[in-house]
This record gives sequence, structure tokens and C-alpha cells, in this order.
Amino acid sequence: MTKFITILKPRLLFIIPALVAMISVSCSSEDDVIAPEIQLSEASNNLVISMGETLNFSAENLNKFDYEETWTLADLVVSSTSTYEFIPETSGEYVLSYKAFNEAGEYTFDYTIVVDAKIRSTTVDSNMYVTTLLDYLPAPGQKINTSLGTLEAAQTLEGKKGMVTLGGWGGAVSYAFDHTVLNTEDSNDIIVYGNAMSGFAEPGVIWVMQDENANGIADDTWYEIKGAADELEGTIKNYSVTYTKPDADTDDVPWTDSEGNSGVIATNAYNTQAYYPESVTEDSYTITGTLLPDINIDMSNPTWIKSNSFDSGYADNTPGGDEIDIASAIDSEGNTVNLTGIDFIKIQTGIQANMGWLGELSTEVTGIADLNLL
Ligand SMILES: [Ca+2]
Ligand SMILES: [Ca+2]
Ligand SMILES: [Ca+2]
Ligand SMILES: [Ca+2]
Repeated sequence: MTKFITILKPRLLFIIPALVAMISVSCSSEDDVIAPEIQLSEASNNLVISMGETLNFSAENLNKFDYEETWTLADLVVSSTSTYEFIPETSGEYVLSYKAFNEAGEYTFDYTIVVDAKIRSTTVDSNMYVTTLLDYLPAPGQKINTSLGTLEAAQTLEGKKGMVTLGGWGGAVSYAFDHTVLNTEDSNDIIVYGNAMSGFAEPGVIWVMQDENANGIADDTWYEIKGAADELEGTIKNYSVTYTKPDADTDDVPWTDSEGNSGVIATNAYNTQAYYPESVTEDSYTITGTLLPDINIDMSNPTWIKSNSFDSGYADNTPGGDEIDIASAIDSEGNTVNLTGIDFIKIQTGIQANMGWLGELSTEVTGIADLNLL
């Protein structure tokens, strides 16, 4: 008897787990669905690609039960099958969520995908200056329609130094570089030359754009370079002014703004041509941008009117030129945007001021260059 038990005991050690396994199988009939158990083709949460590249995602269920599945990008279901091809339209950061679900439960997985913008690298032929005029829409001003205030004047900055005036508040000019100006870490990237003198600045707001959709066209987002006046009282974002063509060329040019104010670009005896741009065929036009306060303008001595510069961040602000850092670019909400570089740049007169016999405050631009190539 003792001998028999001794022989049986080791056998029981094997038989018991086998019995347990049989019981669990018999309890789970074929109709008892279990939640999806997914294996994704891409196992990492954080992915980085460049514009022009695509990502192919697929999901495989490791059990035999039916389920539904969705791929969601920015709250939009982009696929309801086991695969999804991600073809980004612009650079930036994306969140892609995968979900597989049935009555027994669900499986979810989130990807963060960073899409780097396409960088047009510099070559030995790259020009340090902007090379192509994109648009010139001046505001009325005392030098508009003269050799300093025409499309041809704006073109003098293509590939070299030149000179263009933008007229009163909102007047703007934009250009493309022949390469991407890289945002070099902890340093300024671009210099904008003007004709500012000590005590006579005419600050222009600087906007930059990266070719985020990599189509070579300036159809992406303009980001403002945050300058020293950004948080001052009197700075107004998304401000607009409508200028109306006067009856006679030498009449003052009336304007109204988005704040309910009105005024004129006053004509003077020194400049007798039309102040309203001849390139504008409509009888009125509206410009939108950022208004900067006129707090630095001192007209207390009429023979020596002063317009002092802001500390930094504007065109036609500092004698010798104004350096800017692409890292200072902000979006319309005021948030910093981390651009790897920029392809396009725009300068816009930032202050609406009548400076007496000196005429309206108007930003001049005489050159825009990539500091990395200077
Ligand atoms: Ca920089
Ligand atoms: Ca583009
Ligand atoms: Ca000026
Ligand atoms: Ca000037």
C-alpha cells in the first residue's frame, strides 16, 4: 500500500494541471467573445518623418473573434479597416489613435507623429538675400507712386540691397528666399536693413512663413516675430484699416479702422503725386495686421520730431539693420512656434502716425539677408 501511493503521487502532479486546463476550456464555449488582442505593424508611440514621406500602419488581431476598428486623426476617423496610410499635408505634430473594439472590450493605441518641414538646403549658388518678390501692397503715403513706392522699387531687393517704402500703417512687402533660412539655435538668423537713424525709427512688424506643405508656394501660415512692443498697451492684433481713394491726388487719404476710429494720411507740399497706390484699382481697400503703439513718437519740438526705436524685433528700427531670431515666431494665439527654418518673409508698417512736416510714419526696407550666409 505504501509503495502504491508513492508511485501514484508523481503522476498526480501532472494530471492535476491537465484537469484544470480541461475545465477552463469547457467553461469557455465558442460563443464567449473576448476583446481584440492587437499587434500593430508600428510598435513605437513616437514617430518622426519628413514632408514627402508616408507611413503605412496596419493592425492584426491575434484572436479569432470579430471586432470593429478605427484610425482617428485630429478627431476625424480616417480609416475603418485594418490599415491606414498617413500622408501628411503639412509639417507639424499629429496624434493618430487606433482603436479596436467589440462587445467584450477594446484595445487602443496613440501615436504622436512629428512631420518635419522640407528644408531647401543652401548650395554654393544660394543668395544670402531674398530673391523673389511675392507681393507688394503699400498703404497710402508720401513716397507711394514715386521711385521708392512702386512694384519696381520692391523688386530692387531681389538678390541684393535696394530700397522700398511701405507707406502708412499696414503697407506690406513679402519675399521668398532661394533656400530655407535655418533657425540656428540660440542665435539670430535674419537681418532686415532699413534706413532708421538714431531717434528716427519707423518700426515694421516682421512675419515669417515656412513652406509647411512643401509646395514651394507662400500659401502657409504667417507667424509674427514677437518684438519688444508685443505686450505693450496699445498693441492690437488682427487690427485692420480701410483706406479710401480721395477725389483729388493731393487730397488727404481718409481711413477708418476696426476699432471705430478714423483719420487721414495727410498730404504735404513736398510730394504732389497721388498718395493712394496706383496699383490698387478699387476705390477702397482693407489691410489687416498688428498695430504697434505710437508711444515712442515725440512731437514736443516741431522742428526736431523724434521717433525712438523699440528695443528689438522690428524692421527699420535700428541704425545698421535689425537682426531677428526665427525662434521668436508666434502664432495668432501668441504661442511660440518652433520652426526649423523659414522660406518666406513679410514686412509691414506697424504704426499709424502723422509726424507733421515729416509726413506719415512709413517703414522702409533696404535689404533682407540670411545671417547664416552673411
Ligand atoms: Ca535662431
Ligand atoms: Ca506652401
Ligand atoms: Ca519712412
Ligand atoms: Ca525709415
